[in-house]
Amino acid sequence: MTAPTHPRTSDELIRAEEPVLAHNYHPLPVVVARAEGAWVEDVEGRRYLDMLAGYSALNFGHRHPALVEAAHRQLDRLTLTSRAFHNDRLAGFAERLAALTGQDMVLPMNTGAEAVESGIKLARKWAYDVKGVPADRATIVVAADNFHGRTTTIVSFSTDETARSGFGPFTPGFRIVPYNDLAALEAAVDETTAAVLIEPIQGEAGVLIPDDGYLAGVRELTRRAGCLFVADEIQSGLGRTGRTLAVEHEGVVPDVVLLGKALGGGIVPVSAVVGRREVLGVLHPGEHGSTFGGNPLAAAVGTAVVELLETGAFQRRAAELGEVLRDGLAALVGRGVVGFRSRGLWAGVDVDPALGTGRAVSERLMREGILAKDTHGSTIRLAPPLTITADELTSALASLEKVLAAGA
Ligand code: IF1
Repeated sequence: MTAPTHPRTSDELIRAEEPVLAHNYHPLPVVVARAEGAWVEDVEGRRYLDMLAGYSALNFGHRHPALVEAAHRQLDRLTLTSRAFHNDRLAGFAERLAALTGQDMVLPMNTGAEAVESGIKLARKWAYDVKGVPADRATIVVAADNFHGRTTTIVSFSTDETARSGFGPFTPGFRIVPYNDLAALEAAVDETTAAVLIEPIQGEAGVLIPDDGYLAGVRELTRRAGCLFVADEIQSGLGRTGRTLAVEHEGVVPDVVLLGKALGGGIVPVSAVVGRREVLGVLHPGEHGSTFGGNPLAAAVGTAVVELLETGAFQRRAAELGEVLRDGLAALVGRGVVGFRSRGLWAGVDVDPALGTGRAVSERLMREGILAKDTHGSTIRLAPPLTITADELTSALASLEKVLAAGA
């Protein structure tokens, strides 16, 4: 173990948070002090394999050298101008990101929720300016069990009472249909519909993968109905499922794609709305903005992230190691695992409730040196950095097997 990195112990730091930090989380009792690649180290020097990767914000591992170098270089030149002026990094970032995603235009923002909110505003304005929906009548169809962020408008269309309760009044104009149900979606779309907004794979709901053909069905249905297909790839995108975007598994190109998390390389918050010129072109000066959106530091790191993805190596790695993950989980079915869903290096694992909640299993994994996180009930999410080695992945699966075999 390396020497302690902090004057206070993990326990002292956890206790110190209690009176001064809002209690909107219930973290695992681990205090991370440093990290590299797929490994993190706590204050006392204990090492853990990170199987959460910041909910897919750390697709390239902790402190990827190329990304840290891009950040250091930019820190020594320029960090922020606001969009009142141009900066010398933004054009390159927008060009490379548009090309990577096969879209025309980019709207740079910071957090995922801001990208979702911006996508909602763009879809509504497109509905009024292009489709001809009467003012203030635009509707957007979303899926039950969605997770798109935590703002008031976004939780307005959440079906998770914990995320909604106590935050009303809510934003109108959203219709909720069951996920993975094209008939229900068709019934909800009408002449007021600006867009269908869905996650290609529902992350927080437990890595729910829709039936083959669902995404192609959404694409065809929205094209026929003359509304937009907006894909929230903030968690599923940028290599996580073995492709640049999860929609590529069905060869589908949405009208708008929302990106975040890994776009900032796990270093700075970077998000973006990318889409067709007909949609992003509805914005005119003064109609939307952000102090930090498109800042030179974010653009420099975002460009380095896009460069990592342009070779396709991370996507291929996620696809190849995804088979190791899938086979490893399949071997645990009936031995503590009652079911799982996986695509690339992303899995939702349903543990036998008799063995405990997802939280209890996550705490046992932590004691085995594995950091993972439950989603709901007895489901845990596995989403390691795409830089994880096959041996590291195999050892994580062995730890899961050991925890499950040990029983409740
Ligand atoms: C937390 C969940 C995951 C997202 C999708 C937009 C956003 C997210 C598909 C908003 C963010 C994060 C939020 C974070 C934990 C994590 C999460 F558990 F909350 F639901 F990943 F599943 N679209 N997801 O997954 O992006 O504004 O956070 O940058 O709230 O603790 P953000």
